[in-house]
Amino acid sequence: MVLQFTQSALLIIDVQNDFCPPRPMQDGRLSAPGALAVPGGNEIVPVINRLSNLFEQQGAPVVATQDWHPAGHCSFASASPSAATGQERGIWPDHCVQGSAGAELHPALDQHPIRLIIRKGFRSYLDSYSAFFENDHHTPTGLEGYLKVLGITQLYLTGLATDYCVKYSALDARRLGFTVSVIADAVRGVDYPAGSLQQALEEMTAAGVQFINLKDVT
Ligand code: VGL
Ligand code: ZN
Repeated sequence: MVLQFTQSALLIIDVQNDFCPPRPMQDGRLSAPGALAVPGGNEIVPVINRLSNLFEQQGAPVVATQDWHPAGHCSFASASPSAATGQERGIWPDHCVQGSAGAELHPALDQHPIRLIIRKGFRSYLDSYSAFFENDHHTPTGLEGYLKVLGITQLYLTGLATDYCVKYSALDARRLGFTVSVIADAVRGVDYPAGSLQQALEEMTAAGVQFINLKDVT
């Protein structure tokens, strides 16, 4: 496969500390687990770094997103008494609180190629999984305009989590007319509730999303 970079952009979805399991730090100890750790979250970082440097060398834009919630956000179990059991869909442990260490991009993520960081989920009454629209499917983040003004038609998606923010971003991108490839070895899912990962793969496939691997790009 020959990749056409001139109209391509790389999206790095929510590669933040709170979505990653503990990892060894420089002193050999383990870092604190992320509040909403996605299994294998750390493993995708070197893959994404390879991709982002490649896109940057080719002059193609690299965009990252950051889940960026105010304290007391509507998606937090702590803010939703009815969801205290954690069974309700779309209710999560407190995570990615604005300005917290958990909200920071993963320390091993190479930020040098990243041209734009889109923050989402910052309205206390509205959650946002997609890089393009808040969960009302109406309020835009501005990313569509950024990409279209630059003449981008083809998107490559990486990051966390496959069955939430990656899926919502991929489906919105298809609806907006982009060609979309998810880089399978550069994403990981939460699979909560069980089965949501498989369902996400099916929904994305049905929407015309392609699945490729790092080796197909390099
Ligand atoms: C995400 C759940 C809550 C994600 C964000 O990045 O996939 N999932 N907030
Ligand atoms: Zn969130």
